[in-house]
Amino acid sequence: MGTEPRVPLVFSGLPESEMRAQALGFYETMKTRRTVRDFSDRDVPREIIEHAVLTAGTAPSGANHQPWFFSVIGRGPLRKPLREAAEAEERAFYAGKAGEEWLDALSALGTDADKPFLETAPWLIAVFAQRRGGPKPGDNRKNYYVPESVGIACGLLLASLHKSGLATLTHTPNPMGFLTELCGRPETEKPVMLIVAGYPAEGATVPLHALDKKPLDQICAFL
Ligand code: IYR
Repeated sequence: MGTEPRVPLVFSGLPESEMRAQALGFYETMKTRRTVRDFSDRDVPREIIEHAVLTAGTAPSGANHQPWFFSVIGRGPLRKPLREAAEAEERAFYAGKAGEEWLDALSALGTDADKPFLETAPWLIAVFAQRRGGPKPGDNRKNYYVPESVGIACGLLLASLHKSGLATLTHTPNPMGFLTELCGRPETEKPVMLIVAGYPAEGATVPLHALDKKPLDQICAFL
C-alpha cells in the first residue's frame, strides 16, 4: 500500500430485511423513470439540481480523477442560440446524415428535429468529459476510464433527478461541438450529453414500447 494517508471506512450495513426493502424500493422507484420529451415551463429550485450534480460527483472514476464537468444552463440568453445550434444539427441528422438503419430504429420514438424543450424546460445540464485533468484544480494529468466514469456519473445524476420527482431527457444532438463554445469549455473536454430536467408538460405521452424492459433472465446470468 502507498504512503498516502488513510482513514477508517465509514460503512453502515443493513439488516437483511431492510436490505431487501431498500433494493426492492429503489427498483420500484427507478422503474417508473421515463424519458420525457414534452416539458412544462414550471420552475424547479436550483438546489435540487445542485444536489443532483453533487450526487453525480460521487461516482467512482479512474484514479479518482473525477473527469467530468457539468454546465448547468438555466433560463437566459444561452437558450435561444443553443436550441438553434442543436436543431440545425438535428435537421441534418434527420434529413439523412443518420442513415436509413438509424432513422428506422428511431421511428418508434416519434422524434424529429424540433426541440422546443431546449427553451421550455427550466434546467439543461451539459455534461463534459475531461480527457486530461486530475483530482485537483489546475492538474493536467491523463485521465483514465473517462467514458465509463462519466457514464456512471450521468446515471447517478438521472437517478437523483428522478428520485427528486423530476422528469428527465438525455438529449444527444450529433455532433455536440456547439456546446463547447456556448458553455465556454476547453477543447480538451468532450461534450457527452445534454440532460434536460423539469416537469413534464400536461398531457405528455411516452411510447408504449418504452415500458418494455428486458426481464432478468435476458440481461443477467448468475454463473
Ligand atoms: N439526437 C436525435 C436522435 C436520437 C437518437 C437516439 I439513438 C435516440 O435514442 C433518440 C434520439 C434526437 O434527439 O432527436
